[in-house]
Amino acid sequence: MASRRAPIAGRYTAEEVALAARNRGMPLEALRHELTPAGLHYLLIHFDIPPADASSWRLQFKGFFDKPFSISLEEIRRLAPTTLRVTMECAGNGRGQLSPRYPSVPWLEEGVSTADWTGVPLAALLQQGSLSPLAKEIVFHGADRGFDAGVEHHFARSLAVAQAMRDEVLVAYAMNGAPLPPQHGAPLRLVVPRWYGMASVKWLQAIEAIDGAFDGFQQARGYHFRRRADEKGEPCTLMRVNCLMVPPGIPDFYSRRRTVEAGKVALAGRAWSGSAPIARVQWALDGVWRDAVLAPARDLCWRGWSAEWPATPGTYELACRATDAAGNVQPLEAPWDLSGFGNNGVQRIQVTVRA
Ligand SMILES: Nc1nc2c(c(=O)[nH]1)N[C@H]1C(S)=C(S)[C@@H](COP(=O)(O)O)O[C@H]1N2
Ligand SMILES: [Mo]
Repeated sequence: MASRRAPIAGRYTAEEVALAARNRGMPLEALRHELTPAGLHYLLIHFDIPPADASSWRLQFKGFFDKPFSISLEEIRRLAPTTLRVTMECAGNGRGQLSPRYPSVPWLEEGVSTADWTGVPLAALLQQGSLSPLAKEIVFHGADRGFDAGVEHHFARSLAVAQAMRDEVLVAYAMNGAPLPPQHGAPLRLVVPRWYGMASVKWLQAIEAIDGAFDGFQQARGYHFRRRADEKGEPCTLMRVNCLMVPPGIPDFYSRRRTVEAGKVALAGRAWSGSAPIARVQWALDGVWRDAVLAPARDLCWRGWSAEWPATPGTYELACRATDAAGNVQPLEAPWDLSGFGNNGVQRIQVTVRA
């Protein structure tokens, strides 16, 4: 079995820069929108965007179904639609802040966005094929193909049947009211709310019911929390509690350091958790924490927060931290993970206040 890439400390490599340019993040100022404009939604594309002809695309249902079938995009569009506003975050978000770090997309904190996804509940399609009682997992096969760690494969992920049957899991054909753009999975993708983004398979071409555990690369090898290279680890599933702040004031082009004017500075941001609703957001000035004001609670979508900072001239560090209703709270420092998964350490922003 091909081995993992060796960890890196220090400057980013040419490969990481190339991956970062292909897989761009959401500019943090877009946190001002609850619904991320489609062109600002972050992107994670492992291989190439596959060629896809919407008029001839068929989604196959195969394996442990009593009535295997295939369905065209047009037929799916004739079924009763559902639209959900969903916050999606890459499991690797924050990886680029760790040291040493795993050679992959070096997200700092921008691998998260929110979209309105329109499609049909997966459960309705599974019922149409009469899912066999022997089925244990549902595998979602993407059309994109390539190599990782020497293993050639289509991007594919699975869910346990009970997870796949949840009402909120969609087979989506539209994003923010328009047909899916190529980079977000046109013509069809899965959307699995509350889970890290890898579960939401793009360019969805086949749905396979199996009677065991899926052993595909992205399921069995990728997307596991590991402390050591020789352990199997725990699968990445629900998004950990996290929050971000709209960077205040104006940036320096190169360093991104912020400058704000003295006086009342409005701070704002958004918080999310896959496990439970957001219960609290705090913000800190040089490590002194206080409560932020929460906007109304949301379900599958991030929750807004705001605070007012009476800023006096000087240099400061701002931070923000969320807690969910299950009692999960963001750690002050990034949690260690060999692949840089699940980094929900608090965001810190350096600010200069001028008179
Ligand atoms: N077929 C396919 N689906 C995929 C991926 C991929 O590379 N291929 N990347 C996954 C990962 S890791 C993430 S974080 C989300 C990103 O979705 P977005 O690019 O629409 O934001 O798509 C997921 N679905
Ligand atoms: Mo991801």
